Amino acid sequence: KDNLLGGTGPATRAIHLGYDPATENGALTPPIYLTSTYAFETAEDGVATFAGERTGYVYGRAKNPTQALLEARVADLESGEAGLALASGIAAITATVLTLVKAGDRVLVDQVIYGCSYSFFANQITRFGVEVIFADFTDLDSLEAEFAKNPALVFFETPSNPNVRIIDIVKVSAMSKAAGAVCVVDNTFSSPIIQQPLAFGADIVVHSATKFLGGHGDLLGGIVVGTADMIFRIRNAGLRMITGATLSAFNAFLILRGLKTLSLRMKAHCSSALAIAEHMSAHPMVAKVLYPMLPGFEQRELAQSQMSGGGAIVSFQLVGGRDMGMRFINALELIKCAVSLGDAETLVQLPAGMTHATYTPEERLRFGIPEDLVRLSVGLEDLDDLILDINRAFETIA
Ligand code: HCS
Repeated sequence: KDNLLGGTGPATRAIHLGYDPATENGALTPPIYLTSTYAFETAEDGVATFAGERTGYVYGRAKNPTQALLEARVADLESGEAGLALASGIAAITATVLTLVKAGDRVLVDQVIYGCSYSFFANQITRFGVEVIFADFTDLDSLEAEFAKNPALVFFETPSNPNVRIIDIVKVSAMSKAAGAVCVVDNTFSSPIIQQPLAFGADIVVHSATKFLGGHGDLLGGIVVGTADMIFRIRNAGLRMITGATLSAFNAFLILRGLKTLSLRMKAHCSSALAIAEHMSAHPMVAKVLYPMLPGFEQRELAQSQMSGGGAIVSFQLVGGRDMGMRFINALELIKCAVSLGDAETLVQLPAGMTHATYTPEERLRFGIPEDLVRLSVGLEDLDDLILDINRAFETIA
């Protein structure tokens, strides 16, 4: 029981759903269950629980009440039936894929994804007899031919890391369904406040909760959302038997705290990021700016059809290329050079040398990840201060 009265919005649900203080001695904030195991009342109860004849908590690798509340809240925000919390975004992806594919299967993956996700598909899962096909998911005509090869699973991010390409979730989900493939979407860049892939037909959503869901750069976590049946399978195989990559109860608590301000934070991220994208576009030292809601962005219409905001990521190339990009990063003072995104702090990095260094230079060239692209994750500082830092950096390197 919780105190939701029905008809409530996402900000309210992220704060109240699934929790009644009366069940926890009136504690307004849900407690952290720091326990590795759970006592059965009787030996018979223990045996029945292990046999699946009785539900209940057994052992902390697979389930914990603090995680369970987080799972319920993120599943609800994503309009999914059930959720599963894991130790990182990569844990969420690997547990999902390793549960759903087997040797001999094909997996169809968009060619531009986060570097370690790419490396998992390109270099790791291929060692176990799974064939991985990388394709340009923005080119739906050529994608048809790849779907004809009967993939068991389809994976993409939208917007894609680092160059915010937009993938048509409705169309790719429909193509996956027609091919009998499970469609998995990494929704990390948008969060469920901006985009809900399940509502557009995807089967599973994965998140790095390290980013916007946690929101404060102080934890690592991952979440998977899908049908109750899928999540049951991923919990029991991918989490419990294969990866063991459990989210700590403390990190579940921190992500629950982050969720309380997710809606507010996303609005601020989107509004500052759009302003910075517009500011950068008008600067003579900038060659190209990529931001989904920027007037002139090639896929803006598609972005508007599935996202309610552009997110926090602004990627750009400077006149003068990679050298100028590196000098610009070094000239920033308030904005810190770090990978990760979705934090309160604005972060900047060079994907070709950092988050996407797992791609070879040839792969980056073939897949359209420019060597001189700079990726900015716009944080929650005052916009004027960010613009000042950016302008100061341009003056320094001019
Ligand atoms: N997925 C994060 C971690 C980088 S190593 C990012 O910044 O894209």
